[in-house]
Amino acid sequence: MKRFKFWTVSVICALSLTVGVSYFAVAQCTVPGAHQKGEPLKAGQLNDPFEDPPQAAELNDNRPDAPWITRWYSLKGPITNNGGFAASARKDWIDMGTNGKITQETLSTESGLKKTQNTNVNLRNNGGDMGWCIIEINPADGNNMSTAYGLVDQSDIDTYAIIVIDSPNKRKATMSPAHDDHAQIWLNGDKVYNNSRWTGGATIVDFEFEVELKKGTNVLLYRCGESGGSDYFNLHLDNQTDRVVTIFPEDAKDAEEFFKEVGGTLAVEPRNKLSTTWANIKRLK
Ligand SMILES: [Ca+2]
Ligand SMILES: [Ca+2]
Repeated sequence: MKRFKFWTVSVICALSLTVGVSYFAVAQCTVPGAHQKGEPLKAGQLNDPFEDPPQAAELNDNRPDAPWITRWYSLKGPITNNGGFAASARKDWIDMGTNGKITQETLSTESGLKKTQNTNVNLRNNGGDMGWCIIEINPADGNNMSTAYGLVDQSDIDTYAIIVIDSPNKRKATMSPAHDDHAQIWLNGDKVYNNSRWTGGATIVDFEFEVELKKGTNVLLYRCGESGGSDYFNLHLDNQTDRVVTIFPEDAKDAEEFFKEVGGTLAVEPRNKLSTTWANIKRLK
């Protein structure tokens, strides 16, 4: 009787263990919501604003011929002496340099963007008093964060760059960044991408991410933090979106020309409850 009990218990234990291990193995492979390699990161998937995407799912896809965006509205120079990208990433240099008048989040909205027309970013020890300009980057250049400003392979810098995407309709779009080192991207006030790991080459994409574009004006802010070695930031949209949207700056050579270019798409704050646009105001003059 005792022996019978012992074997029964042993068999039950062994079975339970096998079932348990199998269940655990299956559960490990099918964690709900886990990111699969090749899938774009889902819109709103960023649970923690500093959570990196899973390293195992990196695409490591070199795309020299993708429709990379080359013209950006940017500060007149990089943020300097950033203390390295890891120390810098959680600092909002825009907030610090404007005494809270603009933050990284509001800079990626129409109202924040408009404030840059008369708001400099003043950081005495990190670049000085900086206004805004147009930069042109070479997507193939592994130091385009430096060369955009006529500099040579800088270290310990942060670049802030903006585009306005004018979309003919509300639509899903897929964005593909390449960066060295830490990239943080905001769209219309929300952080949509965070990755502290460099992608390994100026046109190498590790992750795509989905966003929802509004009809009309969408403001995108791309920040990249650099410690040493290569320093590049690049972004391209999926081909279909790239064909139907207009991306600003187009031909603008300075901040003033940039705001003239986007003037028709940026909404003016409602006045007397009448929603109007800069284009309308121009017509009234
Ligand atoms: Ca560098
Ligand atoms: Ca680097």
